[in-house]
Amino acid sequence: MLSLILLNAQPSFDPVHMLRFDRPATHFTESVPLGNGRIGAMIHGGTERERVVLNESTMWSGSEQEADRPDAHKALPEIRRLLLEGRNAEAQALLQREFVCSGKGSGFANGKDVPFGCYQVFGELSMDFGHPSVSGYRRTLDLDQAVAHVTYTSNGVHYQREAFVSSPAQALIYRITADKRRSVSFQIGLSRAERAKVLHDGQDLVMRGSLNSGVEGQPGVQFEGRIRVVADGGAVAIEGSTIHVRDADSVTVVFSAGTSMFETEYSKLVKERVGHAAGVRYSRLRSDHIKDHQRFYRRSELRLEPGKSANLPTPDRIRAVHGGESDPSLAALAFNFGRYLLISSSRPDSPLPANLQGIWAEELQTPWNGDFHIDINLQMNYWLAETAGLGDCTEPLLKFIEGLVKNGRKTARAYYNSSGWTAHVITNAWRFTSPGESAEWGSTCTSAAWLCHHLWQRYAFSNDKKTLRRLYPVLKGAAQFILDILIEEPKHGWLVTAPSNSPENLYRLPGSGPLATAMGPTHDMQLARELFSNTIKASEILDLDKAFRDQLAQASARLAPHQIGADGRLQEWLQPYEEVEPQHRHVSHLYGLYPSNQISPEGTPELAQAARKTLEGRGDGGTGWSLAWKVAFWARLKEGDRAHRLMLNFLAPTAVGDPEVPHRPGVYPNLLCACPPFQIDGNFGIAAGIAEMLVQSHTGEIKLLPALPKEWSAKGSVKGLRARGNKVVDIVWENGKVVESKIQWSSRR
Ligand code: FUC
Repeated sequence: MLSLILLNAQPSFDPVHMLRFDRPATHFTESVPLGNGRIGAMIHGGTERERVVLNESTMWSGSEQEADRPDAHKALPEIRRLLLEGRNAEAQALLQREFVCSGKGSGFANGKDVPFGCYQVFGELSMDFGHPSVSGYRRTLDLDQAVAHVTYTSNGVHYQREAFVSSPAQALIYRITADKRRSVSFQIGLSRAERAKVLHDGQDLVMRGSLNSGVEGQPGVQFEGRIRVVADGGAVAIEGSTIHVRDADSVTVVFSAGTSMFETEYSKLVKERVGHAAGVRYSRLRSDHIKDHQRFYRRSELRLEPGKSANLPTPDRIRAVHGGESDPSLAALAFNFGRYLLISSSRPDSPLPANLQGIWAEELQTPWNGDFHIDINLQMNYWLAETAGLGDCTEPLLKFIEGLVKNGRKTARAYYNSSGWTAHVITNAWRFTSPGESAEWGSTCTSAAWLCHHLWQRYAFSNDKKTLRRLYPVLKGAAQFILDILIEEPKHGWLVTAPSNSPENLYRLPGSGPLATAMGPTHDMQLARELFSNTIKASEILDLDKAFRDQLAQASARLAPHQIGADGRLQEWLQPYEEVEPQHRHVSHLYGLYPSNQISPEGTPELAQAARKTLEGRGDGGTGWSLAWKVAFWARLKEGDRAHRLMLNFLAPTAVGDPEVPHRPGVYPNLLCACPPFQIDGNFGIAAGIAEMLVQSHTGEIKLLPALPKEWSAKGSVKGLRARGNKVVDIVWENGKVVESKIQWSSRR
């Protein structure tokens, strides 16, 4: 009888830790994400048919390629001469001819079948339950346990299902129970829209295949997924590529997957993992998983007051808040959801960092190749890591950055004839570092410097010298590159980058169409200043490279400074160019305000005022990630109510294929961010922005509640936020005032 006792009774609903739905997902953007940093699963919760979209983070088409043009640097003097003479249109044309990558680049964001490749869905697991009409349906995602639940009654039988992706077991575990014996019957299948075969191997279903390398005759990444069904009572049989379960009391489905990208023995490993998980009691798999997840998740917590709509299903809750209802706890949920997603897509041992969709894609050709855009998006994915106490979850990013250096050195030499290393706007699992295929968006040359921000933050938050020592050569190489490529601009003798772009933004010059190519965009100068300063500090801490440090200090003093235009805004380019699209989504020249620390109301009041004007000009709209960035900007300007307004804009309901709801920037019913389409950066960015409203430490002191909005002021608490210098901060507030606070040394780095 024991097996009939429902192990998986639903925990009571907690509005800051749970997503809730009253019907199955009809679309991907209504399903809920599970993940262990490598295997991802989107649970739809269907009763007739359950659909689980499967991911594996190394499921990349494409292959390593030589995308540099080794002679590109020969065009550099001429490009620079043209820029120095103000002939930017000609410079950009020359860049397009000689200074983009060779080959097809990203395939203009359709790179699935070219060498750049793309991140792809692994496949789909389907379970045909055949319960068309049910009552009492409920579906939840418990962020604190990282477990998804589905419950309903069909034909008088109460069914409970629960699913999680376990890191200890390296497997998706999906359990189905019923309150009557012999009531669990269904068929299970595994599929993929292309390049896969499904067969059975003993009692398991196995799906195998290989992806397109983008090169004729060259094998691509090979993959394998395996399912085993463990039933309590009843019968299990395999027919063709389907497993049939009849009249069981309860069933546990185990799925694991792997690819050849970093693991030649992937097939053996998958088999072992499935075999091992299938041999462990379900209650044990579950408790091991929860314990492991909570090691990360319980490090911090935000609690804000629930409003009237807090207990509604998540999509209704989002709509209620958009309609003007007050529910501060929705912001706490967004913060906790961001942490949950980071833990689920980027564990210390993950093979790759979280991509544009984390590890939750449903397409073969993912939007923007599901790649690593490094002119904002990949970086935004990790903004919350340090402040939310998840600094160790940046390890896959740090490793990835270290892995870019080799190609980055080659690229630096080929295009700029320089030492050091760099990367441009896009990169992938194959460590692409060349400029993109279009000079208009693909030539920003300072992305390595931006990535290095994260290397330094790891140290700034943890004081961990050992890691700094490990990462120092990467910082140094990025600084060497910038040092080598700086040229003197003629008017003031300032040092500037050339050629470069202000990420993806365009300006107009009299007599020419929209242009991107420029010298010394403000963004580049901020990055150079920050990188030089961090490299200098690192070399002092590690007592290394005195001569190099002096060189950096000298160059730093000559970098083009911030400039405020006649209209009071911070200038985006060296010259006061007219923007083509004044409300452009990128606000790259405010990098100095956030995430960097070069502009602050107390340290540089005039620049802060100019940044404010810039934000007014850019407006309160934008793509999902752009809105999230603006929350952090306003938080740094200490304008909590404005940050809150932007956060509400970010939380606007959006949907795919719903005539009632427009598909626009905002959040889908499952709270995932819509750029649109789905792009996970905004989920991480909003959580980082919310943290920034509560604690800041970028100016050298710790500020509590620097941008608390009126809406949250009545009562709230946050614990476990991190401040630079290895500190943990807990705050309880009431009526906008701190009533209790604790700042402690952290025992964990
Ligand atoms: C940058 C943005 C786009 C999109 C893409 C993935 O290029 O400008 O809006 O987010 O990344």
